[in-house]
Amino acid sequence: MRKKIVAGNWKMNKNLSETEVLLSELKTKLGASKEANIIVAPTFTNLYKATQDLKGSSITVAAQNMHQADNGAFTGEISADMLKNIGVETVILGHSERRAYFGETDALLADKVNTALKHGMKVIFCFGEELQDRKSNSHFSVVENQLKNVLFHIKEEHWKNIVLAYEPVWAIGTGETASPDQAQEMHAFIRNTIANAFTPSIADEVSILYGGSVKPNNAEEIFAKPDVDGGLIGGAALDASSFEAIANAI
Ligand code: G2H
Repeated sequence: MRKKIVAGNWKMNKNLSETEVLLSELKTKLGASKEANIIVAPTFTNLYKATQDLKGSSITVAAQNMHQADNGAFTGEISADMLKNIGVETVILGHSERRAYFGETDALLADKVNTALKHGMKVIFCFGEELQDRKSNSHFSVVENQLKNVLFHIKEEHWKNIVLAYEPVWAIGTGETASPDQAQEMHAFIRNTIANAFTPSIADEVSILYGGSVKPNNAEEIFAKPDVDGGLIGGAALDASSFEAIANAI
């Protein structure tokens, strides 16, 4: 049985005191959640605090990014070892905002994935097509190439540490959402692509999250689709009641 996951990507939001408040609310509301694995990804400066504040709950903490090198002269960067050392075992890689604003390419992301896996971390790998890809009906090949370029070289045994997050770029923070049928169609394609490149059982086991303007009022019908195993939530993860409602929709 693959895992159901609801993850909150807080992006560059919430200072320390705001983080403390949200964590405390989430711990009360979702700290004993059994239906889904609940993950929160605050900004780097608040990760350690999050790992401390969430002790005793089932909510785990993820980083939003990580550098590909083990250590060295990379001013401003954060390594896998630094994250693991403060109790952060999961990292989000490949978010479209990293690709668009910070020039992250598939080749770079393949390096980052390798480093995370080498350090025993779990990776939430984000990918998805842009609006023009969908308009030109090339969304399936774009997604297949992103998977191929970043993940097809990994060892079969490493798939247990991979979560996929399909996030169509045209639906991110825009209020536009893929319809439940559009999400299901792409998630089934992704699972089939993994089955062909690796094995049907790896494809069957990997959790595939949907991301892009998931809100309390649309989560239930998206999560009801058979190949949607949860969500990566941005804006609606910044409010405890909204995130709780989404988590409870699983
Ligand atoms: C997509 C998502 C979280 P939002 O970026 O990764 O954000 O739910 O605000 O579209």
